[in-house]
Amino acid sequence: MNTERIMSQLEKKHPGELEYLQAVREVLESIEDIYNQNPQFEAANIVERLIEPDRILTFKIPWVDDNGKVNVNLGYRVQFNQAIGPYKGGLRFHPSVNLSILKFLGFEQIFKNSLTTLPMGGAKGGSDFDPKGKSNNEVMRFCQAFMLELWKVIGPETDVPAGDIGVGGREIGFLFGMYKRLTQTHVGVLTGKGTNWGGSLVRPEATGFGNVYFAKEMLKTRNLDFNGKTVAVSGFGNVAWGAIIKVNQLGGKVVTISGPDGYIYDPDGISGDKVEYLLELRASNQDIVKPYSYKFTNAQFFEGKRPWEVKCDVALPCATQNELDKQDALNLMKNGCICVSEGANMPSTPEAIEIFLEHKILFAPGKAANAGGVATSGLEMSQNSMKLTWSANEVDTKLHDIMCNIHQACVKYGKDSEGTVNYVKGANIAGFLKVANAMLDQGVL
Ligand code: NDP
Ligand code: 2IT
Repeated sequence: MNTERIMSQLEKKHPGELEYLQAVREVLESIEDIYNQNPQFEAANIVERLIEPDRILTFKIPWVDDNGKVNVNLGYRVQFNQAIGPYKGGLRFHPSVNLSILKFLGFEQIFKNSLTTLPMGGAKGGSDFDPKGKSNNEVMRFCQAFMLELWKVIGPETDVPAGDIGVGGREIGFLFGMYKRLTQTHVGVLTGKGTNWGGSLVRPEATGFGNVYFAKEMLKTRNLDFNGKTVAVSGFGNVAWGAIIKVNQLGGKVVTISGPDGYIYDPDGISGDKVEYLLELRASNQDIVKPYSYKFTNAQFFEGKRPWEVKCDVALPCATQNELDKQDALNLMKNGCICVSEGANMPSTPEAIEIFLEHKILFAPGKAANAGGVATSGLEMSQNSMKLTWSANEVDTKLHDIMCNIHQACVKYGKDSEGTVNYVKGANIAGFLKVANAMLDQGVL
């Protein structure tokens, strides 16, 4: 396998799909050596079979808003790889959603799901629908219209969607209701469900908790912990919320959150009531963080800026892809940051990652560090299959163990001869090997 040759073919086939091409390149560069040391992979042309999705469903979603206007959005489900389990991955509702973004997310999901050690294949879906400013009824009608197409290709043993940006508990409820109505079944076809109708305890917190558990393991390799550390977080959604709670529990101090309008710097730390207020801010459906600085007057709002210019020990990017670039990485290094753990998917640009690796800081890519969300989705699937409910403590303990195991797998495949761990390489190789070997076992499909 030759990464440059494959990438130039892929660029010709899918011109302009920048996020997808970025995600594929990163994985191929990491696995090239191990791939070429194992001729059985090349003999079965695993790489070309892995980088294209099994299939993509595209559909239109007509729906009526509160003013009686008929709107049309686009919907997608990218079913990428089913080698180790049913397709699994979230749904994103955001105006920026396009095929490139969903293909990058679906591709990343293959390796992330493999790392969890649970039997889940990779998929992603969503729509360019913008939930911002929509009424509850509009969101409901849109979700119902979306499911009217999606239900044909999903099922508890075929493809199990969940949330992502713009899709939380409310949307999962509306989507599930429509699936149930269409199929007359009450099955675990979605994860992130309400806890009184099949959802797992700790699923809402799981991505953020898992991210901090992973960072804790990384810090441990250098005899460090969260106690007394200053932490910069971006975003103020589901993942940021869970991460902030866990950092506080471990004795760290979170000093930033961000939204598309800018970031908040709160030198007193974001904890207690302030975390509750984050939920209120989200529920306001406006998606701006500025009001935080009206309520907590010691906090400052920096319009149009990102939090990476603040002095911190640990950075947790939890908003969206490519939100941390080379200059941001240089700022973090200048200010003494020692650990970056990605809560979002692909938040750091390739140039930023290069800076982190050069400086040999503790850097964890999203496919390892944010795998706690989908891992807990996997635990929800197990509970649904067994028709049992585990306690919060049981789920959290399993989540913690899974994150520790992912950390170990990254160390196993990412440690160089000097003892430095390249978590990007480790995560990509560990995730890839399991899927590639399953594909070999199952023949050319
Ligand atoms: P949420 O919708 O709860 O929150 C994300 C919000 O961040 C969006 O509403 C978006 O606002 C905002 N945002 C977008 N761009 C920026 C920016 N540049 N700076 C600050 N905020 C921004 O989504 P999640 O918390 O669920 O997802 C966040 C990230 O985590 C995504 O990358 C997602 O793929 C990833 N992730 C999520 C998991 C989950 O279980 N939910 C699991 C693993 C990963 P706006 O709409 O105004 O642009
Ligand atoms: O990116 C992700 O891992 C998610 N949005 C969660 C997917 C899931 O199926 O729980």
